This record gives sequence, C-alpha cells and structure tokens, in this order.
Amino acid sequence: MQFNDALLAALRGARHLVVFTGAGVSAESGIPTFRDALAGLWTQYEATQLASPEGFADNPALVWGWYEWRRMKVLRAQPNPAHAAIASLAGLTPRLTLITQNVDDLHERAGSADVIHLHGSIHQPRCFTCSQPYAYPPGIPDEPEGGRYLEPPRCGRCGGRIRPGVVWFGESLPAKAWNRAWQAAQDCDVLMSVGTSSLVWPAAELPEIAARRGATVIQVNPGETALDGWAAWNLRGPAGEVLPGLLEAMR
Ligand code: BJW
Ligand code: ZN
Repeated sequence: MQFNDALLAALRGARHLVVFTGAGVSAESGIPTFRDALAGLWTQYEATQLASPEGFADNPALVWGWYEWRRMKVLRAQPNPAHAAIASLAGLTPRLTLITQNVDDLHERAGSADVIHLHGSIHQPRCFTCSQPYAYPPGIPDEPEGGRYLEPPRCGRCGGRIRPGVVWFGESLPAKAWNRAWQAAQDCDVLMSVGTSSLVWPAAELPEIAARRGATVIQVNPGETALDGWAAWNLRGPAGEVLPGLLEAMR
C-alpha cells in the first residue's frame, strides 16, 4: 500500500496524535455499523425509536431486544487488525489519545489503554429510574438471527427497568469524557478519524475543532462522509487494511 510522503511525515512528526473512531473500525470484527444495525426485525424503526429515552419509555422490549442482539455480537467478536494497529501506533508517537464513539470494548481488548468512550458502554447497564448499576448474568445467551423483542430486567433497588449504559439522542455526553476529548482535539497536531459517518453531534465536531486549530486531519473510510472537506487526506478503504498499511509505512 502506497501513502503520500507528506502524510507519513505528518504522522511521524506528530507530537500529539488523536485517533477518533466510529462503528466502521469494528465492522470487520462482524459488528454491524450503527446504521447497518437497523436491520432484521428493526428495519421498520427509526434510529430515534431505538436510541432515545423516549423510544425506551414507549417500547422497552423493542429497545432492550435491539441492544441485547448487539451485545451478543460484541461478546462473540474479536478485535481486528484496525484495532491492533491503533494499539501499536501508541508505541510510535510521543502522545496518543484514543477517543471512540463505540460502545464495544474491542479497542481495550486489542491492547489500547485509557480509551475515552463518548457514548458509554454496552457492558454497563443501569436502572432507567435510579441509575443503580446492573450486573448481567454470566455467559453469552443465544441470540436468534435477526433479533427479538425482550423485556428488560428490573432494578434490585427500586424495581425500575434496566437500560443500556449508552448515550442516547437527546442525552448529554459524560462530562469527563467529553472534556478530555475536547481538550485533546484542541491540543493535537494530527487527528485521524476512522470509520465514522461524522453525522452525530457533538462528537462530529472534534475533527473540525482540531482542523480549525491547524491540526492535520486524516480520514480513513471506504465511503464519503461529512468530514471529507475538512480532511487533508481521505484514505478510502477498510480500516483493517489501511491502518496496518500505514503502521508498516511509518516504521
Ligand atoms: C468503515 C468500514 C470499514 C464501514 N472501515 N470504515 C447539532 C446539530 C444537529 C443535531 C444535533 C446537534 N447537537 C445535538 C444534536 C442532536 C443529536 C445529533 O447529533 N443528531 C444527528 C443525527 C443530527 N445529538 C445528540 O442528541 C447528542 N446529545 C446532545 O447533543 O446533548 C445535548 C442536547 C440535549 C438535548 C437536546 C439537544 C442537545 C447525543 C448523541 C448520542 C449518539 N448516540 C448513538 C447511540 C448510542 C450508542 C449505540 O447504540 O451504539 O451513538 S447514535 C449512533 O451514532 C451511535 C454512534 O456512536 C454514533 C455515530 O455513528 P458512527 O460511529 O459514525 O456509525 P455510522 O453507522 O453512522 O457510520 C459508520 C461509518 O463506517 C460509515 O461512514 C461507513 O462508511 C464506515 N465504514 N465499514 C472503515 N471496514
Ligand atoms: Zn432503580
């Protein structure tokens, strides 16, 4: 794989590299991207019915079933070469901050430390009413292909419904994660955006913040996105191929 010399020089010379990932980085691990996950049983629903507090209140079994279907996929998945390349990049730069919109734990399982999760974790459910954390029973239950509706468990403290530990539309991002991400975007000299449609705010603003401060923005995505115009380089291809190639070329 061939890369532009100026692109490699920017990466090699980076003082602070931010890697900002979305669902596309986990696609080659077999986890549907956010918009691909509106499949099977769920084709008939809008994203906001499946990923909002109002949607959960209206139809808890629909929303819990969708997240359980996705959690089962995450539990069975393995990190792919893109996750591994990002973990290795940390050893090649003086400072790397990894910010993800993903609710899976594949970056951690690939060896990345201190991952900033802007949209929470699918593994940390809590009570919808009183926020008490909930522990899943151990094991990986079978999940029918295409999914199913499923009543959420009840809170042991107040009897409320358990909800996924993710950030839904209309909810605030966790303040500490957002502040750290915002500061890293302000401070970095190179930001690499990987596998995100750049449609969801405020996360989508991070590469723009970096670009406005003079950082070099690099994008890795097989398709066109809202970020194309901000990026100095658009590397069109699957992350699992482009990122190991970049790592190799940098060494
Ligand atoms: C590959 C690949 C391969 C494929 N290799 N790539 C300003 C303007 C307009 C709207 C708003 C605004 N500010 C706020 C809003 C409202 C809203 C919003 O952004 N709406 C937009 C849809 C317009 N934002 C919010 O509500 C946020 N909260 C907020 O702002 O609070 C303040 C507030 C309160 C009250 C009122 C208003 C404001 C919260 C947003 C939370 C988003 N949560 C979700 C779901 C929860 C987690 C989950 O279920 O997973 O997070 S939405 C969903 O989108 C999920 C994702 O993390 C997020 C981003 O998606 P991502 O990662 O980009 O995935 P896809 O599927 O979109 O794209 C995949 C990409 O991969 C594609 O480009 C492919 O080409 C690529 N790809 N294979 C590399 N192999
Ligand atoms: Zn409760």
